[in-house]
Amino acid sequence: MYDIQHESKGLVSHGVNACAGCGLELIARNTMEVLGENTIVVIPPGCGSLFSGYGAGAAMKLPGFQGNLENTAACAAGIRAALNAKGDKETTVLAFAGDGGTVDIGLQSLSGVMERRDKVLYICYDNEAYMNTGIQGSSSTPYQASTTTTPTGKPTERKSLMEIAIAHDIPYAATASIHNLRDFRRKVQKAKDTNGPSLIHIQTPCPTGWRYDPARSVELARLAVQTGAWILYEYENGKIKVNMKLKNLKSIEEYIKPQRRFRHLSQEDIEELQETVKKNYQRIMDRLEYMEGTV
Ligand SMILES: Cc1ncc(C[n+]2csc(CCOP(=O)(O)OP(=O)(O)O)c2C)c(N)n1
Ligand code: SF4
Ligand SMILES: [Mg+2]
Repeated sequence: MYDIQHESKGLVSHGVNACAGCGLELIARNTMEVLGENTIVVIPPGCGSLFSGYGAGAAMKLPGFQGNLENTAACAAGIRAALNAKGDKETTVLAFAGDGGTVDIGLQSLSGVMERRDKVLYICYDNEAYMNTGIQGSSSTPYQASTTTTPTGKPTERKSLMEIAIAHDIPYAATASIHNLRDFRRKVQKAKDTNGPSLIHIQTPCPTGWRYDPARSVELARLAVQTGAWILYEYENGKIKVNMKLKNLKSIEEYIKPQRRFRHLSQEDIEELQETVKKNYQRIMDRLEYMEGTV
């Protein structure tokens, strides 16, 4: 029988059964490549568990554990405590969860890790809905996106995971995008080297849930940043750094037109969405500048 494990060069096997064009696959491969073999992974239910696998079908060559959506961070903290008790400070403990498992269902246990200062690296891959169970809206689904639970568009804006992390004043937090994998890998390395909790929030284009041509995942990730719909910044030891400050935002239409989750919007709705994105971008920039002490 064909054995994918032997064909694989990296820590994630080829032939993973994610959908074609899935942004998550790029994230999983790059994360594991940076972290290396001395890593223990906690992945809750969701599309991420396509990588930790089912029974003998695991696609990662790393020890791992699948807990519940509620307790990813708590499981990771427990593994960290056990390693510490054995005197092992070197092994990386990675919690790798979706937006639903992070900003909704697992937020309480994540808050606990951040407050206790557990040395856990937490990556939230954000495909902006509960994708694995049929595209239900999460509190990270963007304003106006259609999901099976918000068929006429989500009426509220998304939660800001970064600002929640900043409120806990953890040593390192960053947003990232698959359109700049070098930047993402640098941030993963930084998070790994952090002595305490670290968090990376990476937008994860999902052709199935966002309903676009699977060839366009990286292009859409780039457009999200260029339109201000996704902002790249870091928070390190109390200081903010914006990785890409934009003089002019591209029109939001360029980003939403290829995605059928936004096709219900009228021209008037699009104009309103444009204003909302601009306002939110400015709000975050003002807050960052205030924290940087430049205003
Ligand atoms: C408490 C709880 N509620 C619901 C489920 C069912 N469930 C399994 S995976 C999943 C989707 C998780 O969404 P997200 O964390 O965003 O990951 P994604 O599927 O988008 O990768 C849900 C709702 C569950 N396992 N536990
Ligand atoms: S539903 Fe989306 S995130 Fe899940 S495997 Fe498919 S493309 Fe990837
Ligand atoms: Mg999700």
